[in-house]
Amino acid sequence: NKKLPIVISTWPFVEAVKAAWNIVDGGGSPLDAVVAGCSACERLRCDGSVGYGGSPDENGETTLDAMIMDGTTMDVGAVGALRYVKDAIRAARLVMDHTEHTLLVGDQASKFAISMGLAGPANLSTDESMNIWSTWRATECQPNFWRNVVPDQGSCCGPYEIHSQQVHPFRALHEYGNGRPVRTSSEKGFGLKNHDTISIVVINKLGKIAAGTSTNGATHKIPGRVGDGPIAGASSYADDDVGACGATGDGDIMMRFLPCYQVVESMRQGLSPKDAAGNAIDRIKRKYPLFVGAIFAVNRHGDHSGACNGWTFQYTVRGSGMDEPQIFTI
Ligand code: SD4
Repeated sequence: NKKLPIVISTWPFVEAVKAAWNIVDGGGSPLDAVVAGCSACERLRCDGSVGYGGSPDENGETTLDAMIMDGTTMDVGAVGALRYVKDAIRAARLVMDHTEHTLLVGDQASKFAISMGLAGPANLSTDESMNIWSTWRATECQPNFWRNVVPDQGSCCGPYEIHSQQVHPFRALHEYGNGRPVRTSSEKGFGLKNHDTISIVVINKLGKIAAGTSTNGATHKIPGRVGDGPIAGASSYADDDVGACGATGDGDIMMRFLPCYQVVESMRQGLSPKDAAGNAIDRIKRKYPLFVGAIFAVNRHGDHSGACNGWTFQYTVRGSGMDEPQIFTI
């Protein structure tokens, strides 16, 4: 196949695509290429949404989510709410390679990663992330991700009183006020500044596929929140028999639909990458018209397409026969 090997990543993450390409083009495994691509973004802190120093939670802490999937064996390794360790994708790879588990979370994931040789404990905050957090505390300071609770007057975010009969004031304002359109948690939680998770797919020239995702999640998330990043079928998915998919966007909503699993299963039934991606986004949109998210789909031959809702989406491709990575806009 003239299109293989191929590397595809969410967003214009050209450096990540180049790093993955260099591995797979040199005969390295798709899994190693996925790690190289995501690690490049973690080091570069791509758009502040990958790696340390971005998306501080309500307490100001940055935590990381990542997963890697082997489309040959269907093995998956993942970490959620990883603290004090910068190498999220490498931690996910260690879970896959050295345990019978699929997902480790929080402090224990960090202990595991450090015990397996990754650097830490490290401070994942930067001046930039602390500034985002302190500006939010000092000015806006509105809860992004709560509902059906009443904010404690004494503090600007959590703890809240659970009030099942009463509507959260922000929801009341936006959902029922003045005939304005219904706002979903997607719109409230995810502004454009929140985008730019890396999900990446690599297919080698033999048709072996790997996929992976790395992100620092959602800004001002409730501490403990894990997004779609470490969930197989949500943020990415791969199956050598069919193809693969990568996603980005409002993980709290997207993970309810497993869009990447759906894309791969749709292609298995014979849909084109374009129709498979479009269907998966449409299915979410029917329930959450205002959700913000995007996916790319690639079949095992290297044909690709994408679909999105609520923003303009770009993905980057480097395939055999191309001199440079090329950016596609949806
Ligand atoms: C999340 N899906 O944690 C990630 C965020 C993201 O583009 O993709 N932003 O919800």
